[in-house]
Amino acid sequence: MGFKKEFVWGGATASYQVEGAAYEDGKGLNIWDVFCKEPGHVYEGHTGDVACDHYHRYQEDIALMKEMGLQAYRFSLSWARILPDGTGKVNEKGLDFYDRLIDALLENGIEPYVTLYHWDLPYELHKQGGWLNPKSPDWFYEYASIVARHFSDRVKYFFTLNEPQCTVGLGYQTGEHAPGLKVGPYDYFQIWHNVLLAHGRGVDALREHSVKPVKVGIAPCGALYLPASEKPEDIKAANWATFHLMGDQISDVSWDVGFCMDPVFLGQYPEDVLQKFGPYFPKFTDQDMDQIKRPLDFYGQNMYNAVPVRAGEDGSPVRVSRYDGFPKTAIQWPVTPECLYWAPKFLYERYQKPVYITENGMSAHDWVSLDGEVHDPNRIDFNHRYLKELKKAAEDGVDLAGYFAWSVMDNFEWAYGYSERFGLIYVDYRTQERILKDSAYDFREIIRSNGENL
Ligand code: GBH
Repeated sequence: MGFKKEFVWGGATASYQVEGAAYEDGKGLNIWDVFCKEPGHVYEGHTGDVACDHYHRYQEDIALMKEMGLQAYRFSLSWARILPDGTGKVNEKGLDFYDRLIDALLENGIEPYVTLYHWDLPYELHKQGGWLNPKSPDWFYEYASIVARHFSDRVKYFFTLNEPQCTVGLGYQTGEHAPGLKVGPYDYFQIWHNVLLAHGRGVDALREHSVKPVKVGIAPCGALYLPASEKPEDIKAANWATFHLMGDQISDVSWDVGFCMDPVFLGQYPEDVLQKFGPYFPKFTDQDMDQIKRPLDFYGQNMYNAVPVRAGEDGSPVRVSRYDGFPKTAIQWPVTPECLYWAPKFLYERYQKPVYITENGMSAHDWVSLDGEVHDPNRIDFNHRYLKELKKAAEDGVDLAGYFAWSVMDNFEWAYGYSERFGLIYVDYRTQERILKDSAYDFREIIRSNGENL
């Protein structure tokens, strides 16, 4: 007994990372279009202008997804493609592209999972303050309503926001991501509040304007923790760390899963954050909290790694350092397969919703071998190690709904440009040639057996 029969196996991408066609068919500019053109932000000045040219090559990409046996494709919509100014006039050609994409997926038996927002805010909205503007939740509601009306006859599954932590933490606090700002603490918490309200308004828009019932969730990231041993006190410490503030910096708030998800699922900001940073919070009402906490159908979590902790003298979590030479991926992230066991367990216990792993995967130094193929044994090993742990969680009674590999194909890795390759499909950016990596064929076997071969 492993994964349930209906468990969904998919792959994920995001609009700005794969689409390209940045200036085509009436699309408006978004904050990444602008950010990439400013010197110093992105590795070697790379941009998403062309990216994987998925906008024109989606049919070929879907054929490859089918060959890989993917049952679902999680992708995001470019807000500025649909609403070039962010609100107001709809760009029909933008809707047309997603119609073609969705129809082609369905024709190939691949279920679309749509993310409304994966970081590419329309630049016109940025000029009005972006997520700092108190109207931003209304903007999001308008956009989500259009999406619901237009696509819900064919799309059943939606995510409101991808990793709001990165939107706020990297976009507005460290400035590593667009729009590249470093705001102070008052603006920081106002932005968080607006983003969370936008999530809730987005859920309402999807429910109110869909023509058929839809299932809705969110896909956050955040710092995850795992116990250094199976001792009950270590497990307790790791569970606690997952949902509480683990430091006294604002950047610690950014990655605190409890801070972002307690409002969404429990309708409250956590006490510890309020105690430490309360004076910086905007005034908020019970109504606000109710607007943020809208009933959801599932919990999505993007998961790449976790920090091991043990219980200190008083039971509180203490970070355990990694041994010298600890395994890591090309982007320097540690390899910690057990996060796919512990995090879903902790998340399911706390929020009581079916869990999707909405992203998981690794970057490697992939290249085309002399035989013309792309051999990525590390990624195969990574996938098996991680998925074995996820299977264990399923066997322990965690309600697991599905798993999306990040990513379907190599793509524009934000501030790293094209220097990191996370795909199951290799992309040669000079020619746009695609090659299924060994791991794609291996993933197909995992899917075929519903994880029985792990
Ligand atoms: C995801 O971001 C994105 O959704 C996707 O677009 C991207 O391409 C992909 O992953 C690969 O990067 O350990 O507390 O310091 C993941 C971004 C980076 C967010 C690491 C959490 C560390 C939190 N994650 N970050 S902490």
